[in-house]
Amino acid sequence: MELLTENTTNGKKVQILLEELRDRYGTKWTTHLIDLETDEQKKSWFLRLNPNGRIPVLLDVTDDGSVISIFESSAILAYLQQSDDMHNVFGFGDAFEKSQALQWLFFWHSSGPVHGHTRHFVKGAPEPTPSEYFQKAMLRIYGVLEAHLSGQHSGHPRQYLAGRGEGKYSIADIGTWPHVRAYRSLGFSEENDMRPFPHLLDWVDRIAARPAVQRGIDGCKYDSEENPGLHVRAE
Ligand SMILES: N[C@@H](CCC(=O)N[C@@H](CS)C(=O)NCC(=O)O)C(=O)O
Repeated sequence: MELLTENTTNGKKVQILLEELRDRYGTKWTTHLIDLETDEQKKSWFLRLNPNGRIPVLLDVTDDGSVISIFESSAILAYLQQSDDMHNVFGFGDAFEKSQALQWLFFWHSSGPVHGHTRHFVKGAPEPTPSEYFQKAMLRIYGVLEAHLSGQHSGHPRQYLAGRGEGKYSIADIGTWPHVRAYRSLGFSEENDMRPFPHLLDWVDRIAARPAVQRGIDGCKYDSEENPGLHVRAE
């Protein structure tokens, strides 16, 4: 395995698990330092591995000898725990405990960026208003999804976010779609702001066309007689 990284908060968490795995199992890996100051992470060779253009990225070799890349520090932690921690020393076998570990990992994965945003404003943001800063950040994120779906860096267009080839509809799409489809609520228009993202808009429509998705956004029907739902009440 090779870790493409830098000595930053997100790099450190992966480095720590790799060190733990080395102590416990003798896991071996090499490290390739990415020079963030010269934007090495925005070069095309790196964007092919991670269209988000950020470290850390883990490279691993599968059983059939092909090299795979994994990005997002929390996804790398989950991958390493599953692939290299066969005795669940740093994870859990029990489904509930496993889910608990993921809950807290996801909690911090979604909360961590607030740290970065806070620092941006505490240090005196160059953008005149916070909405300008966040709209710029959102358009960059749409650009990452567009590049991924269009195959801009990989040369392979795809229909869905995860899976080999053109991808397969999965929880990755389900977890992303409700936010992306709501771009108008962020002040973006299809005609202007979203014009650079045609593959992303096609993806929004493709998923919207699924009957289960339509039912899923059609309000909750917990109290109907056919579907009494699960009620948890504080007595
Ligand atoms: N959500 C990503 C965040 C990765 C990230 O923000 N990496 C920073 C260093 S800690 C980076 O590469 N910054 C350079 C850039 O944004 O161009 C993860 O958890 O891996």
